Amino acid sequence: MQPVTLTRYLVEEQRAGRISAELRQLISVVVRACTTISIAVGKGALGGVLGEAGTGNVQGEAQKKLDVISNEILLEANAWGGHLAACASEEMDHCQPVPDEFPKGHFLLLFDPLDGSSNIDVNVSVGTIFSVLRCPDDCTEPKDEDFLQPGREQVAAGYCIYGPQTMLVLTTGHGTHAFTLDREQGLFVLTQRDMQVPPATKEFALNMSNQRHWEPQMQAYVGDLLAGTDGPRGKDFNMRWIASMVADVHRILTRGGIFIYPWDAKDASKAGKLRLMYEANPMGMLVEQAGGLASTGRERILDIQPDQLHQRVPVFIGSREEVEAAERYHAQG
Ligand code: AHM
Ligand code: MG
Repeated sequence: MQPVTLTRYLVEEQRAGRISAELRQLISVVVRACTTISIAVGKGALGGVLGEAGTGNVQGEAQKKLDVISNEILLEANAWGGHLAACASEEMDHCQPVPDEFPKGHFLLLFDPLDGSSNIDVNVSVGTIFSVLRCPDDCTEPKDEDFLQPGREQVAAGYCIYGPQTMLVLTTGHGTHAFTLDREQGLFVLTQRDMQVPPATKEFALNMSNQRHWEPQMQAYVGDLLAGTDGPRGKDFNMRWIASMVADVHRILTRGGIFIYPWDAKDASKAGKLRLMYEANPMGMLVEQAGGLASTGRERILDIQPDQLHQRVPVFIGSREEVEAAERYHAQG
């Protein structure tokens, strides 16, 4: 059988009436930009792309050169196609409307241009995460407020992981599908249709070094995971933590597990580390479309009404039964 390329997959989705031509074009452009980022990541020291950029982003985080390069690649690729009204990025203070010289489209694009950037210089997987929303009516001059829609309104979400293989994982609300980059041909090929997160798991992903800063409910939940067969959960758990959300979520989409970044008291003013609009919402949609769950521990992530573009949330995401177990601990007290 002929391999199904991303282009063919998108054309067939359009023919079936599941996506518009404009959304097809938008996804193609984003993925083309990701291919360019993948090439830059792959060059590493040879391309002079490693190390610090010497700048900070709106959240006060130091930017790596590749954070800045990836952001520019995505902005430039998406400026002129006519399918977008504006972009918002984890690396920019405010949204950036499509320049006036180009026609405006009906969608809003959000992205974390290079997630897991602490891993760039040590040659561990990183990725690009993206989310697509409709531009509200009369969105001729898009503003930050136009992006403040709950995650359930996303029309598409995905990530590209730059690892041993470069892969795209995509949903347009009809399942979650994985494509692998054929590097010789420069084409993404469908390699897994309808990914399914196993409902139960014995594996958790969590930065344990923050343990002493967690709230009591989180302490109790993880205490019982660590107690293994001797504790109330009655099974031994294994742990993985890559510190690249894309890589940890990719493992969970492939073989199950729970990814957790809870609230902690290190900086009590922040609701969590991860960003709702660029990380939690797109990953939440991808995992839900694969039969998993995405929660703050107390509510469904995709139901949160955002009030800020760079808002943070606690994240519990992955195998359905394990996310429900974590929620039971958080419902107490
Ligand atoms: P980034 O978007 O600045 O790279 O930060 C997000 C990353 C996630 O990919 C990862 O899960 C987490 O931060 C790791 O945090 P920590 O270093 O606290 O373990
Ligand atoms: Mg990130």
